[in-house]
Amino acid sequence: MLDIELVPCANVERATEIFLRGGFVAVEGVLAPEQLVYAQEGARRVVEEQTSATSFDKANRGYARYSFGQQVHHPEWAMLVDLPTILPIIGSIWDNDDFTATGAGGDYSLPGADVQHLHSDMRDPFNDPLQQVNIFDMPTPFIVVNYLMTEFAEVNGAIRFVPGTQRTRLRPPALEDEPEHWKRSIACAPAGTAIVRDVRCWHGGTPNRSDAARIMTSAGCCVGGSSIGRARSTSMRDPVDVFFYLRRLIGRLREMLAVSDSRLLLRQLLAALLMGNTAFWGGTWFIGSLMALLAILALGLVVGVRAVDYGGRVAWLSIFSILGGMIGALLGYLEGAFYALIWGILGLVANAGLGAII
Ligand SMILES: O=C(O)CCC(=O)C(=O)O
Ligand SMILES: [Fe+2]
Repeated sequence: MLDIELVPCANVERATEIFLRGGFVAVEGVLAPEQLVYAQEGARRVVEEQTSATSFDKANRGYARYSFGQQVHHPEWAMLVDLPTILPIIGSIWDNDDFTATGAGGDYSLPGADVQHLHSDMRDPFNDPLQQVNIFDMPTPFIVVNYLMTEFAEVNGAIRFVPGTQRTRLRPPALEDEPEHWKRSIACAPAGTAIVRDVRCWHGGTPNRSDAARIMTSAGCCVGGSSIGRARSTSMRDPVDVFFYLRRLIGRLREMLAVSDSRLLLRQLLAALLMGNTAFWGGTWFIGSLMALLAILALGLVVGVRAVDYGGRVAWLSIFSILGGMIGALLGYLEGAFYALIWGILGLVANAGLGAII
């Protein structure tokens, strides 16, 4: 079994380092629990559909081993294309935010699937006429993030990897020539783990000796091309599926509020309080003067946004500023002054807290 380090998704630097060295990295905390359940339900539904249509012996990756094919039209896969918990890691690996989603799919094996030969998921596409370089000479052009929908264990055919093989021109050996320890170089990890991998890194399935399906979905992207906006629009394929848009909207709101690290949550809360405070004072004291209200709101926004550079800032800041502004405006001058005092004290604490942290 491989000694896998599960890197928290907020630790972008560590994830990048492990990826660049080994060709893949296992990341935890990428999907919120509800997102995992949602993705699992979608994956099981499609596995059910595909396996009823195609028997084990006709499976497209060998006996009882299937590749999902393109599934980005399902919201459970579309959700994986632009996760704010994973994009910073991909951006950091390439040291570049210009990359393009290529779609979403994945692989699964069912009980009875045998070991799969080692392979890269990419061949050299260049055929260099000067025969000087090939795809393995350069940094990865293509990254796939696999999302484990079930726990990956030795018994259910977790994938094996040969770390560090992503940049070799050598091609992997046939199964019978493979050293025995490579067959046991298995990546075991809990459901919900995201495995970010350079698709050139040698890997292969192992036998599924359990009595259940072993499923992973995926989202891929290649370097350059355009912004991720294009991938987002392809993921919204069906314009009449209102529930699709509704689910996506709710998903986006949840992502905006999601924070994976308590220090960042504190920073966001403090910045949000600061912003709410300025909005409240604006609402209370300057309700007669729209310009002053806008100015004080802008000040809160600038200070607040400077204080937070991560995740759910827009949602937190908006919620607190709207609340602060509304309470201030509703209560008016005299009563408002009392509440403004309390809000102001909170704001002072927030300011002090921000000063200490940032
Ligand atoms: O799902 C697996 O076990 C690995 C499948 C795989 O890497 C492939 O078919 O390309
Ligand atoms: Fe593969």
